[in-house]
Amino acid sequence: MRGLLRRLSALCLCGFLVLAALPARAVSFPDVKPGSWYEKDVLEMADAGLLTGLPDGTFAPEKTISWAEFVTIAARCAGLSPIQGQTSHWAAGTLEAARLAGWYDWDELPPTGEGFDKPISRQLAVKVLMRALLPHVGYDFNVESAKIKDFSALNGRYYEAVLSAYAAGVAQGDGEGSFRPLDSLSRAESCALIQRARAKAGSQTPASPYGTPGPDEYLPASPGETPPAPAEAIQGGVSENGWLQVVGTQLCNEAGEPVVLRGMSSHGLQWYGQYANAQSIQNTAAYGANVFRLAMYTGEGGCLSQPEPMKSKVIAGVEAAVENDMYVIIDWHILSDGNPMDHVSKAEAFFADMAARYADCPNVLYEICNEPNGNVSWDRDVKPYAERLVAAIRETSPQSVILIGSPTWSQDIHLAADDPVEGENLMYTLHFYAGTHGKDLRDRMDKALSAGLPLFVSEWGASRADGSGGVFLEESKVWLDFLAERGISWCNWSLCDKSETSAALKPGTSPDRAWTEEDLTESGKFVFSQF
Ligand code: DCB
Repeated sequence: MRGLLRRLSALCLCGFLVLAALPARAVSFPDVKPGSWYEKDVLEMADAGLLTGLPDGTFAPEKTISWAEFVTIAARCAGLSPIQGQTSHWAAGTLEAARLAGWYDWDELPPTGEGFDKPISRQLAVKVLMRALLPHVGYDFNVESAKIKDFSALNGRYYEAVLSAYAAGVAQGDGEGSFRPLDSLSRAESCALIQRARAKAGSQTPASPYGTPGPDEYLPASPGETPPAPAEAIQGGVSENGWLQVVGTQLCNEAGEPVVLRGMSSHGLQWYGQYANAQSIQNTAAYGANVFRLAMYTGEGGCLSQPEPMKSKVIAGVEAAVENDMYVIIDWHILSDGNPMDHVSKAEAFFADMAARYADCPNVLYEICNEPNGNVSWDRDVKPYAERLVAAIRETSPQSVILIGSPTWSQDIHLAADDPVEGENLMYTLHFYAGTHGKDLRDRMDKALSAGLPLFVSEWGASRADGSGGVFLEESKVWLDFLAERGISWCNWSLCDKSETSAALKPGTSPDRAWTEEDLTESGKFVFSQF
């Protein structure tokens, strides 16, 4: 490029005739004002062939940018070619290629086209751009989140994208220091954003895997605080262990011996329910799993919008687990609906029904709220919710194990440790993602255990907290060793074939036959070897 410029300027010196034959700028737009804050970015991108104006020759800098427009420009920047789209929309092929490349998910913009011309939100624009151009940028959560005045408005699903974009200098606050994650962007703003990412990408050497936590050897918080690991934790099925019980902080079998459950969690039953069938569950048992978790989403098209079909899936999943002599967790998977109190009556009715149905079934554990998050507090929301749900379940199921979540996606176990729920056979869930969470969270676990809080890792992933990135197998190994030393049970996210690194199965894997190593992803191979 620089060579070309030099040659061009040499040519210019050679004479007016040559110069006259070359336009000063390849592109110009009547509505891109000379001297405006966006002029340089827009014209540079137009010259580079990354964007075109509207059919009438204008650029419309103030106009809101759509999904189709934004992703098309990002794809040109990243050199991503269109493939066969699912509709006849002009950008369908590019959007399909971008979705399959993992720049965004199906539920964020379905390939059926109805959202293609809608505005893309700022959080999604940043996610697409970072995945397209800067997938390896790391960040310090505390440093970057402190830069964002309206950080509490940001959905955790976008932490990775937005915080890495701030770390890279790609995203910047508005005049007031806010990110306004759900607002739209103008075409001019998009150019500025994309130009910053291009500049950064140009100067970047391929870095360490995105989001890798720092050196991360486990050191106990202080010697002596760690509860003694169970000598010989048993790992059998239900016929061997019977009803579970909690003794101190340890999950034990009917005879009072320590037991550890290890297995897979389903993905959302509304999306990947086919992998919660008898054959798939049996396939995990064949690798040594003795528990399966049924993630029944509440929001996102889950049981709040289709209660009966979702309940049937849960019942079928429980039956499949029972057939395979496995323990099974019924998970009320709140996520986008972060406060469990929002639907407490529905939860009570659901769990009362389940507890009555499975009153005599030692296989079943109840997880009453997957991951409280957002504006939610332990004492105001989650604890009172848990008290109501424990009461509802205990009406017919006096001894089953009940798993209780906590704020910040079931990471705030210290709040529960300070103020636990009354009752027997209650455990608290701790969720982690190896690419995002490390020693701090493990230290928190040791503190909670020392305070007497029984813990169950009902969901963890070898990816980052958004379900993709990595995989982080070394970090995962540190985590699993830590859990094994403490006799803590776990389920891995997730048994599905979605193209995200946390998925255990390669895309297209059939749920209806036995699996071999060939069917497993990197994460799947690792996790299955740890049962
Ligand atoms: C949890 C959720 C789980 C979510 C995984 C990975 O969320 F319990 O539902 O799964 O962790 O993020 C993901 C799937 C995606 C799907 C998406 C939305 O893997 O395929 O598109 O759910 O349904 C967490 C956990 C921790 C944190 C944030 C989230 N965290 N989160 O620490 O910031 O935002 O979803």
